[in-house]
Amino acid sequence: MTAVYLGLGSNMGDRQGNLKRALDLLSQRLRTEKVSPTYDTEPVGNPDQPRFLNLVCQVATALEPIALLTLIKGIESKLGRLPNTSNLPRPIDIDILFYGNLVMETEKLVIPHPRLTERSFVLIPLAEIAPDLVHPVNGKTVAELLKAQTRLQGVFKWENR
Ligand code: PH2
Ligand code: MG
Ligand code: MG
Repeated sequence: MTAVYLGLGSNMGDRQGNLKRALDLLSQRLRTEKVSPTYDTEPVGNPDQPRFLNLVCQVATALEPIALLTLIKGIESKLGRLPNTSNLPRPIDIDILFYGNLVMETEKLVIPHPRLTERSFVLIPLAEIAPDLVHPVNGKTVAELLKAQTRLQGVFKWENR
């Protein structure tokens, strides 16, 4: 079994419901070990879209990375995500952040996630469940990566009321 960290985000429809359904579907096929609190976050990249809810989770799986990616794509499409909507609002996005200590770079999949070091909406929740996790490329812990962030990009703990 490999410890894998996933980043989940939703900015369309019932954001909290989408995150919950995605976690439920993941739990049917993987062992979910930790789930971070949920954060309400400012959209990064394309600012002309609704705010996101983001969380990260730690799962254990025997699935190889590409098999895991296939599972994730299946869950995204089950929750109504259309293909090729990277910078557009979507009900759910599930990204592989870390897959154990694996470093891989293929056309389909890059691990660790290439943009995680610059994203507060990933690092803030990740630091809550795995502050001492070491990035296999730059050797820094998640807590160190978060501390090195110069701009904190509008990330607020989300209270469901
Ligand atoms: N995902 C993106 C691009 N921008 N911004 C926030 N706040 N949260 C996201 O999950 C997110 C984003 C691409 O997947
Ligand atoms: Mg993403
Ligand atoms: Mg994605």
